[in-house]
Amino acid sequence: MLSGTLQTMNNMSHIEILEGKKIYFASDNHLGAPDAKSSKPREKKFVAWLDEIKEDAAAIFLLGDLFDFWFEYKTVIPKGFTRTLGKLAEIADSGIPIHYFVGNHDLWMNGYFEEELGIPVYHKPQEFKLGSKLFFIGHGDGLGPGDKGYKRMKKVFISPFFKWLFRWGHPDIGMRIAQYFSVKNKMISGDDDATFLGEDNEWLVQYSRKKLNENHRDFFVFGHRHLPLEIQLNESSKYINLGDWIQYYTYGEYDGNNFTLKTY
Ligand SMILES: [Mn+2]
Repeated sequence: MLSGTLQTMNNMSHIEILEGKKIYFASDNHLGAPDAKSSKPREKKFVAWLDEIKEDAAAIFLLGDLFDFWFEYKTVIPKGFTRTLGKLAEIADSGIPIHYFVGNHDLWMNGYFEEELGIPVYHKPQEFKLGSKLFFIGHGDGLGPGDKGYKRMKKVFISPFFKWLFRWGHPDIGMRIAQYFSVKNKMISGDDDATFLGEDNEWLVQYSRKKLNENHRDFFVFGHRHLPLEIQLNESSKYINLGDWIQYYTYGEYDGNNFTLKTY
């Protein structure tokens, strides 16, 4: 039976939360980093978490950088991540909606999650009505002021020419280049320093405040910072950063009224 119903009203998706059900959020697993072997225990922990939350999940939101690098060729996807993909397939098949937002490390998704797993993939932030509250949800890269170098790189990364060029290279070479730029060079990450800059200097806080001037939202939920953060923007709005599954193993739990950051 469907535990959460999804309907679209005024272009905004609405998920109902039945009594006792919850909506879960996680981001920034960076599976595959720094190498396949050392990321395996983190992957197992994540899969164990998915296994637990599926019992009362009305929906699951994954906010990006699940993979440290992901590139879909026309007929080929990267090796590995079998346990994660299998668990996501099982949960989605059971009728629990999963929503995926690409991060800056896995923005080259191209239909595999939709077709193989039945999971919608978003390349930009989206608004949802979850229960009775308004959510603004995204990975969080390239939003707000600053991060100019990354914003320039992102334009290149998402350009059809770059993707065409990459697709025509041998995947073994492509993956090796990607590994270099992701783990060693940090070019894909942009500014990824996980130190709190202070409320007024956090780009996503500034971005959320600006968005609040246009419209009310109850919660702004992002990943990308690799820092669990919960910041009150005004009397009725909160900015939440989900942290990561490298250092913090944090996730968001929303019961229809309260949003709580928890550690697994
Ligand atoms: Mn990340």
